[in-house]
Amino acid sequence: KLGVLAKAGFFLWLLWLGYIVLARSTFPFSSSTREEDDKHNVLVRQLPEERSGIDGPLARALYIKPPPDSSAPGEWGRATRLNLSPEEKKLEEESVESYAINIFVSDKISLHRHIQDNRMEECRNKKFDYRHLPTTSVIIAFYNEAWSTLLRTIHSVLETTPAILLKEIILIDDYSDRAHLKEPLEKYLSGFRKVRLIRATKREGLVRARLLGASITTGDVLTFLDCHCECHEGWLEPLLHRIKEEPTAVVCPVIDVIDWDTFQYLGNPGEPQIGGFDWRLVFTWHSVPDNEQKRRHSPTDVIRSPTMAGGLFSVNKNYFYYLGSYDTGMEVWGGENLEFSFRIWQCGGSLEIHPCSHVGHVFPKKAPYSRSKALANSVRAAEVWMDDYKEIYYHRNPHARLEAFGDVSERLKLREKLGCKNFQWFLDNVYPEIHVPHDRPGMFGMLKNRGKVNYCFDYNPADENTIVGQRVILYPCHGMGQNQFFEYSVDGEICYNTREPAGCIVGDSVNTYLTMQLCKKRGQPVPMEQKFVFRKDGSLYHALSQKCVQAMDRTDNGTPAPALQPCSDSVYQQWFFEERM
Ligand code: LR7
Ligand code: MN
Repeated sequence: KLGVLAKAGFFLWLLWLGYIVLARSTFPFSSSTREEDDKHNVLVRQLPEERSGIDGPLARALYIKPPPDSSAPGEWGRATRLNLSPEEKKLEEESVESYAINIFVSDKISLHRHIQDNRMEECRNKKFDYRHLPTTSVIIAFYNEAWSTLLRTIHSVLETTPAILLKEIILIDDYSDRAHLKEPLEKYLSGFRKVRLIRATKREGLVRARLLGASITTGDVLTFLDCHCECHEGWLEPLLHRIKEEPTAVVCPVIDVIDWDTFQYLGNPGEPQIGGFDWRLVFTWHSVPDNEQKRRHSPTDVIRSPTMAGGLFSVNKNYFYYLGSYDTGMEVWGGENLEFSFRIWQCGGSLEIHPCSHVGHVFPKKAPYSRSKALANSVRAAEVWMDDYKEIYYHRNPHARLEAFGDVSERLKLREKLGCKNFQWFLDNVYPEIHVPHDRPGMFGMLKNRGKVNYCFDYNPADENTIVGQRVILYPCHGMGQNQFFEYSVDGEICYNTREPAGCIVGDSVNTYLTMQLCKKRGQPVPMEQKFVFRKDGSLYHALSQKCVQAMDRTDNGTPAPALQPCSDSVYQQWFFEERM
């Protein structure tokens, strides 16, 4: 009898325990205040060591996700493909039209969906001492974001971040004009702990909007996110751990792709990519170079990155302000990520990607709002940080020289005050893989023909990520640099080095037309098929085929193109570079 009683008692006790655990974790509108949270955190920080660790109570988030529903759309990060009626199809298209993201699909997916754990095993097994990690404030600026992508971001932060580490989420509305972001958003958020919403009183752009948010934070570390992210389990701890270890490190998570159409979460436990840039000052992705691989001791070590994408990173708050936060002369979108990257490195910090921290980001179908300010922002970055190397940028973007970029004297003073290193140092030590053009006078710009006047060498890569394989053509000269910019290198290559990695024109002895390959690496010899002699008479002699480049109107596909032909004194074989716009 006693046994039965004991069993019943135990059962009741279990029920009660279950209730407590659930009640404390799943009800969002729990009544504890900010002060209580802080008190709790102070107490918890004094717990003995054995109670810390990833599975311990200290890892618990403020809000717990509802249990997974494997039949729900998008659960576990799956792609959602809906069978739509013509009317629904129309709504879907309209959502893509206004957001450049398939919000019709996003709206069907739970704001609390789970995503598959796609971290390396070594990362999953890592334990953290929660008592000694710094706290963070998460800063999310948004402009006209859709309801479900914004709210999914907020919920995912609340549900994946250990409460003890999260001081607050600061949302900054950058003067949006969509109705759902007014009262409905305020009402929805009012029930949540640790979420604050502030509003800009004019369109500030992401730089000043983020700074507005940062100005009211209380955490040790600032963590910036875009407003259409999903945080992966365990995303924050590695970032904070690294910053605690090295306060001058600015640390980015691995950015996983969330498909704008299906909302599939494309995670990849493999080696992440690092950030670079090309000479248009466009951000690029690269695989981790050998030197960096050698420097690292373990797959969970941080990876140094020359630049960051811009949206997702953690930084020690004091260090952020010491470094000059952001350039407040930058408007709307663009440029701030390279400016900050150059500044971090040149002024003594380091920029790193933590392979154990993963955050998903929705890459939209196209830019959802005008990004025309990006040019002036890039010019500001170039003027302040690139010294004479800014000429390499201007040569490839002649119109950038005419852009009104405002006053950068305060930023130059900052550079002086912090005693920052020059751009040459940055290229040599942080980004030695980048192709650095020489741009000798008369040897770069538009490559023009004397016979077929006002036609220029032109190369339009099929896809932004790879430049190889297409044919070089002749196209009416536009004077905008970019796809019509070529450089004749000291090694005898015709370089397409506006992009990174740089391209070099190739000819062979079989095909008449010219195509593109990657250039040789630094210090290696030029492959024969990439070698051209730019002779005094203006001819471009290709040594491998022993032919000359000729402007051809009648080609196999009807598009004028340069082609390898037996050398002659035809004006169609005479070429010259022209720099001016
Ligand atoms: O005027 C604006 N005001 C804003 O508050 C314009 C934008 N924003 C907000 C916006 O709502 C979003 O939350 O700022 C954030 C970034 O804008 P996005 O999402 O339109 O930019 P993006 O994801 O296309 O661009 C990347 O490059 C930008 C350059 O200025 C910023 O650095 C973004 O933060 C950055 N995003 C990422 O790094 C995520 C990964 C993308 C990549 C590569
Ligand atoms: Mn974004």
